[in-house]
Amino acid sequence: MTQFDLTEDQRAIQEMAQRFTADAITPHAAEWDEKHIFPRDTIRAAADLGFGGIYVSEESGGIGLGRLESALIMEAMAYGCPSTSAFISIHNMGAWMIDRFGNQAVKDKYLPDLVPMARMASYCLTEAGAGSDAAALKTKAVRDGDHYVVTGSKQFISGGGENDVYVVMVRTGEDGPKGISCLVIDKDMDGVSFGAQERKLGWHSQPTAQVNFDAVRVPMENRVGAEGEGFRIAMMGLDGGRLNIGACSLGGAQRCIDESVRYTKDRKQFGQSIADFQNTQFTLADMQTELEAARTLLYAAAVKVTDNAPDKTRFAAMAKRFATDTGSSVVDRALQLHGGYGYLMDYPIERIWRDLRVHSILEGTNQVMRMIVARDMLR
Ligand code: FAD
Ligand code: 2MC
Repeated sequence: MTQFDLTEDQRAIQEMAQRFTADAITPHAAEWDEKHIFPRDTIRAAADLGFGGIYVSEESGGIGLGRLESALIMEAMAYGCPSTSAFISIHNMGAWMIDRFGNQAVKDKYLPDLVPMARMASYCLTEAGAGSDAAALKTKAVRDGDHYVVTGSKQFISGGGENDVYVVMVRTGEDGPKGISCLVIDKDMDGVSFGAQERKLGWHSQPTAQVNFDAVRVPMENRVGAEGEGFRIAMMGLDGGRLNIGACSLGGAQRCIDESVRYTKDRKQFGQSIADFQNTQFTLADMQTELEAARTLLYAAAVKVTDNAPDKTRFAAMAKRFATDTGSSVVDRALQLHGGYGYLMDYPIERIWRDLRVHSILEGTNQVMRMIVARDMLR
């Protein structure tokens, strides 16, 4: 990025993702939401453009781009469907962790199928008793010869039950973050099972379920990174994931602004377009101004994560908090500008309102984001 603008290459990637979204995502997103359809074929078509391994290295078959490019792609796809875009982000997080920290054997075993999304990956950190306090996780992995035997349960797993590959944080040692390791576990290994699909407010185009491990034997070579490194690897994955979730809020919110501009020009009350009321104009102006501020912070944070800057984690947390809160607030105002029609499923606003709500909760709640920022400030 030049200081305040995108490069030509970045614009080209953005335009490619926007075209793909307009053709393959936007026309179908309402139906996916209403009928709870998981659009596997569309997701695979996104992978044909390289979006299954956006920041996976080229040596491993990915397209080896940076985090700003990833944010641009996620933002563009979220313009059509935030839920589907976020699903692809989570897969990218898992694939990147394998590529960045895995041994050659685990990379060779998984990445050739993950990058084209012939197989899809979930990220498994949360447990029933370990949400915000992720380092309290209890899923246990005990060594037995050249295998780990894994027992425990992961809660709220995106892709749970549908995905083929689970990147799982497990306890191999002491209590706390230093006793955690990262293992890749296949759906079809003996002892893997799934809870019922969760019934959710939004994110209807993707599955969410509990993932259970009952004495699952996992080869040692499926460990990603050293024993005890799993928490750090999980957090580094989330530095990127949080940017992408923020970008999904930007894309969804921009769509709602564009819809609002169109709608308020068309809709007449008191003999004039509602866009002629100063309240409408000031509301639209604030929505776009606040979203641009969030976008600028998010892009800056993305460059820091690409550059491995010392303050990257703080910036990713600030950007996730600000972009997701701002996105939801913008969409809420868009709904108000649509009046009663905004509340109906005939317009995309209520869907995006529901989809964006969870972005302030997952990949670390926005309270946890404030904790990360303040800890770093006060260190
Ligand atoms: P809790 O940690 O119990 O938090 C409850 C409330 O307490 C929150 O408001 C929180 O901010 C607040 N709180 C907690 N601790 C503090 C503190 N120290 N200071 C101030 N406030 C605090 N997880 C995965 O691992 N993989 C996934 O793929 C995944 N997908 C998800 C998909 C969906 C649809 C949802 C809803 C969740 C998903 N999650 C996933 C889990 C998600 O990351 C957690 O829900 C989230 O981290 C919060 O944990 P919790 O729900 O246990 O809430
Ligand atoms: N990069 C590298 N290392 C990191 C890191 C990061 N971003 N964040 C923490 N670490 C290291 C940290 O440096 C420390 O190591 P050391 O002692 O060697 O310095 C170690 O990890 C432990 O960190 P903390 O001492 O900060 O751990 P603590 O338990 O106090 O709190 C907290 C960590 C609250 C920030 C973390 O538990 C957290 O992020 N919680 C939220 C959980 C979450 O985000 N879940 C998302 C699940 S995924 C999801 O929702 C999806 C939809 C996919």
